[in-house]
Amino acid sequence: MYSDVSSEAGAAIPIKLFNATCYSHPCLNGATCFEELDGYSCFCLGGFIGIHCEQNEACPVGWVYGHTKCFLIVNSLPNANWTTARDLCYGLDAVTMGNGEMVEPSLLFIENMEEYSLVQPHLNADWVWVNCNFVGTTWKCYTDREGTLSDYRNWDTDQPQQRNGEKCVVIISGGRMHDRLCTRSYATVCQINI
Ligand SMILES: [Ca+2]
Repeated sequence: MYSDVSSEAGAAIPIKLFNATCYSHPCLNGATCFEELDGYSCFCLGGFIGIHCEQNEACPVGWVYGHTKCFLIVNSLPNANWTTARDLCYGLDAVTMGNGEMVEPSLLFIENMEEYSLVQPHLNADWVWVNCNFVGTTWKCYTDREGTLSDYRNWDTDQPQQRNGEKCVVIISGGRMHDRLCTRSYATVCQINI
């Protein structure tokens, strides 16, 4: 971890390697980085824990903090149709929160740009399914497994088109909503409300 840059002075003065310092911005979620003799340490903002403040204590381990939600990036299922993606999330066991409450995961539904900005850095794909579909004569978006409806819509300028019978919804890079054929394959993210 050290390199000798002072051989001409006859004495080795240890300096830290570039990548072991705060210059690499290792502290996450607004944390402050402090240089130390043998590296750095992160001073976390309230609610965040972990060496790099990577974990919010409001969310289970492995879930991404999203303000009033936690998100699970499903890497085991990189691409799936909408029904498979929804059913995967609906099939997950209830998660025990810090207060002991049990919450059942559902498919992602982004309800504001703050949520999107928190989850976006963790996404492995630009196009991700959200929990909306066309039912009867209208679009319905759900925030949980019980079917609680949300009126939030962030359609892209030319959407929804219902082209060739598009009845499911993705968000694309930037968080805008597009209707797509439910049989197409996109990434899956699950959520719990906290
Ligand atoms: Ca469309």
